[in-house]
Amino acid sequence: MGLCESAWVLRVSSHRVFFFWYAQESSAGVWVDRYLYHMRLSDDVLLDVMARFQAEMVKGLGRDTNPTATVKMLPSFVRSLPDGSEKGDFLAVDLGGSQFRALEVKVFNDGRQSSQLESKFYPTPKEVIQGSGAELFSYVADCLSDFMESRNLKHKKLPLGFTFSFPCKQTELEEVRFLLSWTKHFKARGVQGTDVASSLRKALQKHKDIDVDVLAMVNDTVGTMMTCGYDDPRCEVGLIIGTGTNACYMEEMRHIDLVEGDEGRMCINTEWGAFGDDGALDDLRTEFDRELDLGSLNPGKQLFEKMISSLYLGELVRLILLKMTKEGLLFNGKVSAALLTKGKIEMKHVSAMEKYKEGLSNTKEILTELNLFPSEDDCIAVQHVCTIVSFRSANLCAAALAAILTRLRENKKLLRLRTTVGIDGGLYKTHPQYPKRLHKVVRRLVPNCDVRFLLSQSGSAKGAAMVTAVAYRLAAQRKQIDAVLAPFVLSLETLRDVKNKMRTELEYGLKRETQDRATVKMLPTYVCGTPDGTEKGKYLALDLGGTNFRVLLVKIRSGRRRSVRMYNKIFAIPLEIMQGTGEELFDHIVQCIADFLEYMGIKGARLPLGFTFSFPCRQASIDKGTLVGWTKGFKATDCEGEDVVDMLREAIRRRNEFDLDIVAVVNDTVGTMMTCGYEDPNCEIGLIAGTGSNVCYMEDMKNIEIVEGNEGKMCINTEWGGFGDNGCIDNIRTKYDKEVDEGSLNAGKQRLSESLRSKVSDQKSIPRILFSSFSFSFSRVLQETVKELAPRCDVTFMLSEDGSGKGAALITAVAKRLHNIGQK
Ligand code: 0WK
Ligand code: BGC
Repeated sequence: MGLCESAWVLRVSSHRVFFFWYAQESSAGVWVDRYLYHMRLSDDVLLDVMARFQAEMVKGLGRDTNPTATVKMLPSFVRSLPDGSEKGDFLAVDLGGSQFRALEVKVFNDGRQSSQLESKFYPTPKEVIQGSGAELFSYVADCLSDFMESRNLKHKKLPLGFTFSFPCKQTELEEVRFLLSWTKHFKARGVQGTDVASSLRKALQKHKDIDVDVLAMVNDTVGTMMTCGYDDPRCEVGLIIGTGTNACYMEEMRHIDLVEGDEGRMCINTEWGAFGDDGALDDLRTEFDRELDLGSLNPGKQLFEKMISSLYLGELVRLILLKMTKEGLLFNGKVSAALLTKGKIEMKHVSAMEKYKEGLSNTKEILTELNLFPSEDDCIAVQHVCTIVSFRSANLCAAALAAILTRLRENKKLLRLRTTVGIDGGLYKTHPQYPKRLHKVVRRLVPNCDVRFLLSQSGSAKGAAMVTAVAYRLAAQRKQIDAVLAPFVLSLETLRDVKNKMRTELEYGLKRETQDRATVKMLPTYVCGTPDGTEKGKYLALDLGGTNFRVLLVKIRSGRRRSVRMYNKIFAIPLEIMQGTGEELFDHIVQCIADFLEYMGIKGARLPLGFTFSFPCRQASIDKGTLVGWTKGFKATDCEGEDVVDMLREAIRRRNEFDLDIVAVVNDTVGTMMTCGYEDPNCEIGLIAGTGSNVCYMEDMKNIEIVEGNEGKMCINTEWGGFGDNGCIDNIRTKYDKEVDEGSLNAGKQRLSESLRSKVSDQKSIPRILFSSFSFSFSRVLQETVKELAPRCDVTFMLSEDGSGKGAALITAVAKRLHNIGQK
């Protein structure tokens, strides 16, 4: 079915039409059809190829599956189509297709999407593209220098967009690009796995008379999509059918596991040429495909490309004709030396033989040049071979493209997709029938997609210039961003200085004579022991001070069945309660406890309770805590200077509905240390980096001067949030920190905690781009910096899965255990 050419319709008068019908029905046509049966792909087979390719795309997008995927789905970091704001003069280099050229691209922001291109072609001699990598890049640099000379541009500092049409892994638009593998007719040594962008930069630096900034590197598919996108904003697919073949398209960020962020879209370079390199298409590959691959520069690689692109179709035809001739089916079985020569039949020959009018005479001429002395039937048969080979190419291309179009439609949750595909490439541009065949098959495979095929008029270089313009804009923006953020970048030396100042403040807080004016309060917690596994029983725990207020029931088992099970309910603390009266706040807390006890059906039980109260409290004992000062947006009145345990007991009494045995009040850092200590007895520090920030640790009693006794250890709640309130770190405080502090509820207080938080919360003053990377890299930076500043400390960071509520219950259990021992 696939091969029908609808010759009937067009021109009834000339014998050509008759010839085609005849070829189809002629004996030559029939035996060739049979001979190449496996190359004629039905729509069912194409739909199956489409489904296989869709599965490969998903594999390539997945973080875990990408390493083994053949279709690499490479993020291009191009996140948007040109928006018309691009402007300026750019240089562009276009390497990887059949022609290597250097260009000057002028983009005018005149609202008419106008641009001007000047270019010069340069040969790509075999010894250069298959020589050493260094020679290749210095050749590119020489050509660019020659071009700039010819255009009198040597005096200008110009940004360069580099179209490099090979599979490259990259990290950001203007950052490194690792060449994954050469394809097509390129095979320069020492380049694979290296950063191509820096190789080009190095080669250009040798030219002291030119000043070029390699700002963006794109694949030719991406360049083509951007070029066409400049004229048609619907263009979201870039397709190359040339020496090689490939496609890119705009994918949803949420589907791209390899890049941080879920918002918006990014252009994915599919590198579909490698489809089937894992054997996925072996049922469709013929002996001729296998033979061609064995004779290629990269056997076993780019198998899909080798069934489609112009570098290979001519050779496929040669291998088929050679076998037919050896079997006596053509040219009376006389094989010529030319027919035995690899690469003797090229794409231009195939296209010429398939021309409507002069196809037959071209065929005769070409076969004669190959010393084959063809009969008319031979010519017809050879033409038919060409048609079958190029038709299969268009069919396979259509199947993969249809898979991409279907994905776009599904990503947008549309019943019908209307889109534009930007195309370039010699095969598509020069083969007489190719575009029509491709369009027709695509429309048959995806009838619910209205596809406009837009041929790129100026090649991918204009697109590369667009991407460069975006990179230029981003680079300029990045410079501004970096300038704004420079004060936030603290050198190791500055961090060491902060560390030493913190050390001084810690000791300040521990000493009796300086404790009362210390900014780092170093508050004793009366937690002296960690769980020893004998704890057991049911405990209530409250967790107030983080993002949410939680009430928990904690069941602790000891011995062989040692375990901790928790049931909890999260309650909101409305702003008017956080900033109302103390009585209202504690009544609200007791209301939540009542709801929880009701919900758990344990209203009558007088359970021991641990109260995680994550604000600075001066404690006189485990169950006494006087609030030093509110932080983190809390401002309830009549609380500062009050014992919060008493206030809770008062509120319970006021409610007169149930009674609880409040055994301990703990800071969330202490609860966290205890929670992790239950799993790892080495845990002796608790760190909170959340709404607020604070740390506690086990200090030797002999160093805690305000508490009697020198034996053993006690946990100290440092309340390091106050560090710097005396101005000792003003040298690193930025105007943004000051702005946040002035706008906070407790200006001048909690400078460290606020500045840590401000870096997270007040995004308005910090550009968005930083935020996204900030979140990903917080714990990593913390751990790496600790390693640098305390190299002799081997620190394990253990994330507390259960929060500090569990810790509060454990502390209550330990306190109860110690209390019971004391009673005996
Ligand atoms: C023209 C584009 C270039 C791309 C080429 C592909 O400007 O970037 O590589 O098309 O077609 P080919 O020259 O391989 O036929
Ligand atoms: C390369 C692609 C390129 C395509 C078209 C393939 O061989 O792997 O990166 O886009 O050729 O030039």
